Amino acid sequence: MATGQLFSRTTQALFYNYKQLPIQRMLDFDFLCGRETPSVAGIINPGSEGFQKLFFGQEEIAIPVHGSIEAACAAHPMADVFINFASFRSAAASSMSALKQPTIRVVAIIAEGVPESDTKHLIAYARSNNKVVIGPATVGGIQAGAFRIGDTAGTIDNIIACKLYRPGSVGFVSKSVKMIVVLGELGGRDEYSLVEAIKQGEEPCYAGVPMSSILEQGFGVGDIISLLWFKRSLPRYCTKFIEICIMLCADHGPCVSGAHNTIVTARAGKDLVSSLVSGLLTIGPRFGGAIDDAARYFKDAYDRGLTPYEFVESMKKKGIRVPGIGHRIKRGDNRDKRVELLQEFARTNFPSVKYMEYAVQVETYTLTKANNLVMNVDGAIGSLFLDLLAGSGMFTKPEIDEIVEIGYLNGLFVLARSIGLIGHTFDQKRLKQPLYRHPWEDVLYTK
Ligand code: Q5B
Repeated sequence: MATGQLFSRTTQALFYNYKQLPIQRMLDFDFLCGRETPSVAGIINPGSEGFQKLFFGQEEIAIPVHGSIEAACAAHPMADVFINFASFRSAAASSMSALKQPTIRVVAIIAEGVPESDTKHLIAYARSNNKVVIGPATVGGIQAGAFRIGDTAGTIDNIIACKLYRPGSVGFVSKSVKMIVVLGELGGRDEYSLVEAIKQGEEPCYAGVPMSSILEQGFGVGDIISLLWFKRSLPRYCTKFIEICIMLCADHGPCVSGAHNTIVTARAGKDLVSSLVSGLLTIGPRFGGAIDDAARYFKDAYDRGLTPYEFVESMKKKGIRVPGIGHRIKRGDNRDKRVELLQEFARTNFPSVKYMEYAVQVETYTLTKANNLVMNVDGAIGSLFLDLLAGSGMFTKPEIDEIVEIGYLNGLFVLARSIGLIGHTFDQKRLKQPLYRHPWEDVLYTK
């Protein structure tokens, strides 16, 4: 027998409590495997002795019946497996008696409902005596082509179909890294739920949500971003806000930095991806990529209780422009409509807009300095996303700090503006625009 292998083709068992069917099934399995000796050496039926007639293939055999465990073990010293079909009331006591027999190496206990304390006692005794307990509440165990306990593996047809009558290349005891094995009642509903589970495993998921549920539940891009970026489903007003950010930032005309680069690249005859990335590469602290810094600075200033005056002036002392404030063409008397729309949505739908209101107070102060120092779209998204994170109840404080520190929010602008930049690329190709050359008059020559 190989190391760690419990049974072989010569293993013999003592069967406790006379149960004709499981014993006959063991003998049928033996015959199918081509064993020379029956795997049941003797039957223990307390209080009665004699022989029990059973079939070993075509041949009728008589298996000895003993009145006690001790007598059976003495009569069959080579039988080292004890298969216990006693009820839960007597299973523990009879199993302990069997474990105490020097000839018994393995005890399989079929009964359900054996008290946990008795089970622990049996296991502890077996361990300290270098013996093995299978069960309680087990269907048994099987060694392909060698030995079967009771009803394990079901009907003979099933055993033939699964080729359990001969040794195979995979053995399973209780755990495996190669497969998940489920041991369950035959004929129940578990098999059907397993089929369903396997089908869902087969289906691609976003953060554990299968594609079919994403479609069935009518998820939108905001939901997908929630799942893939934040690893959770967010409430509808949050996902709607994300979608509004994407829609409003998708494009801002051909003159902005990103679109300009994309257009120049497309007109140089470059492909879609090159044109797109050349535009995306302009996204940064001045253009579109100030959202994360706006969130960082507004959060820090608000959480520290700085007044807008203290905040703006401290930034000025450090020589840092307030992220989220200022625009090339928007003014105090010509506000950015996108900012107004985002604020309107949040005021109606968010439980709290404290960070955004703080940013508005900052803007009120910066507008006293210069008319172009309005809250821009980066500032609106940065401050409102802080409100989303803090007010939705979906994020812990450390999670919010991590999101702000890592910097997730510029991703919204990158994602959104990709839509517009791709459009600009197609426009140039469709209009068959020639190579771009910048007008001389824009260039300033100095000595
Ligand atoms: N000053 C955006 O500047 C811009 C100040 C400031 C304190 C400020 C500038 C800025 C912070 C970064 C930011 C996102 C570069 C903008 C976007 C998407 C877009 C784009 C589009 C789209 C504009 C004049 C005077 C100077 C400066 C002072 C300026 N900003 N002081 N805090 N934030 N903002 N970026 O007009 O005393 O004369 O030296 O860096 O939030 O990118 O549509 O185009 O959708 O595509 O070039 O909307 O504000 O002004 O540089 O001539 O400065 O104002 O220190 O003072 P400008 P400058 P002084 S949204």
